[in-house]
Amino acid sequence: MTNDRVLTVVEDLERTLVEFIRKHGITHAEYRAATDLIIAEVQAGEASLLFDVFLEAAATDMDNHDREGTIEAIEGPFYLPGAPWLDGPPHVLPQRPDEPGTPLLFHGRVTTETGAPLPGAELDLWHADAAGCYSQIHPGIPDWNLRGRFHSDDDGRFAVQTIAPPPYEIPKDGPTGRVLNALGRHFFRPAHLHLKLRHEYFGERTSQLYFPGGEYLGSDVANAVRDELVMTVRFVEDPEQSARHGLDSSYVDAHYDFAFAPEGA
Ligand code: MBD
Ligand code: FE
Repeated sequence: MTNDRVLTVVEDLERTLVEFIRKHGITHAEYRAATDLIIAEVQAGEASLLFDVFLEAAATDMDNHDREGTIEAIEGPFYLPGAPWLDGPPHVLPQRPDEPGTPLLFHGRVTTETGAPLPGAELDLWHADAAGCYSQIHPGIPDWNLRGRFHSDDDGRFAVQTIAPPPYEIPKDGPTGRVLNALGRHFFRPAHLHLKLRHEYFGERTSQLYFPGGEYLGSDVANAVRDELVMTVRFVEDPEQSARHGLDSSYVDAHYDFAFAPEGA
């Protein structure tokens, strides 16, 4: 049975690529190099990485342009469903006893597009460790490290303690890295937190948040930074405030509020 949407977009993709081959005089060898690259991406577990770096932000922008409230962001290749529910509050993301990195207190509020609090919103948070590695993706990290789920409270507020991730560097020696190298581009994404939020009111939304003034904010290899996705951040060097959160060192305080409208509204 034909699918009208598939018919429209796949036939246009086909026309676009045939025209592209003619325009650039793509040779048979170049064509085969391209299919080999896709196969290498799949074999290296990097297929999503390649597409996410080059194209995901454009698709996300399409969804955002006719939506009310907080914009969405790219998911990237490393989301895993089924992260553990955290105890608390206070919520602490699963981490090793000696987890390297500056402590991060990430907090905010989930509301409707008109500012009504949304209690019981599910927040599903994942991010890289201080070495720029994700659990269950990169080796040698305990399962679910720096991945976890928790709910907003009666007032729609949430808070979770974790560590501040560094910029993420795409593997230089993988197929995606080889493409970036051939283009003369760098391999970095700015430091970021990934989130999925779920609530009956708005369904499921994907977010990704950045640190103001962070390195690569203006030159993200995935071109996915949007001003609206930058958190409000301050560095807290007050031992009294640290102690209030059970911390014995300075920490990063990051704030972000989500306001979502129902799907299709
Ligand atoms: C990431 O962590 C990421 O978010 C994207 C889009 C690409 C590679 C690694
Ligand atoms: Fe990421």
